[in-house]
Amino acid sequence: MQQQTLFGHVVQLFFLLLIAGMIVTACGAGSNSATTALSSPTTASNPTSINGATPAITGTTTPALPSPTTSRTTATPTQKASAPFPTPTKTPHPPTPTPKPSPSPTAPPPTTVEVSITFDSSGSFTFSPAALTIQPNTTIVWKNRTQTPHTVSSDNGTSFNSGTLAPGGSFSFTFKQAGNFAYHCQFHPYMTASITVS
Ligand SMILES: [Cu+2]
Repeated sequence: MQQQTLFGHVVQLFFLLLIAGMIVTACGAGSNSATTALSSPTTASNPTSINGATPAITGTTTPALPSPTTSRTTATPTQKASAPFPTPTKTPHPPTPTPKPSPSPTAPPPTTVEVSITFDSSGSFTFSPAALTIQPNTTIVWKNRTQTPHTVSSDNGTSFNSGTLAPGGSFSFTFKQAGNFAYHCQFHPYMTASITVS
């Protein structure tokens, strides 16, 4: 009796263990399936959220990066634009040539001096001024401001000679070499004057 009872206990224990094992297995399977199910949706939601977030981030980040690049590109042109500014070298350039031409035209006038053939205080013909000192390359223009013909003739007879200078007429000569040049009027020997070039 006791052996049968013991055997029965063993059998009952075996079944209990078997049932417990099935329960554990079922629970394990259920937990496994549940975990898989949970992980599946999680994975599914993750991709969705990642995809959603990724485009947003990618879109935001991509434009943000190009923007700085564009700004840098814009900054580069700005530097290029500033580079032309130094070209103000052009500004100093024009002024420099401008003054140079100015003196050139201005210089000629001073190199021309007028000597009038006129009357002195006593009413006699005269060269005025009678004595004149000039620099080389100065041009003297004699103007006959009387109603009588005159001449402007160098005393040496070779430097210059106007010939007959009619009333209102003029004669010019440029003195290029230094020296003292005395001259007179062939019609009125008392009309004497001199040009000193130095
Ligand atoms: Cu004369």
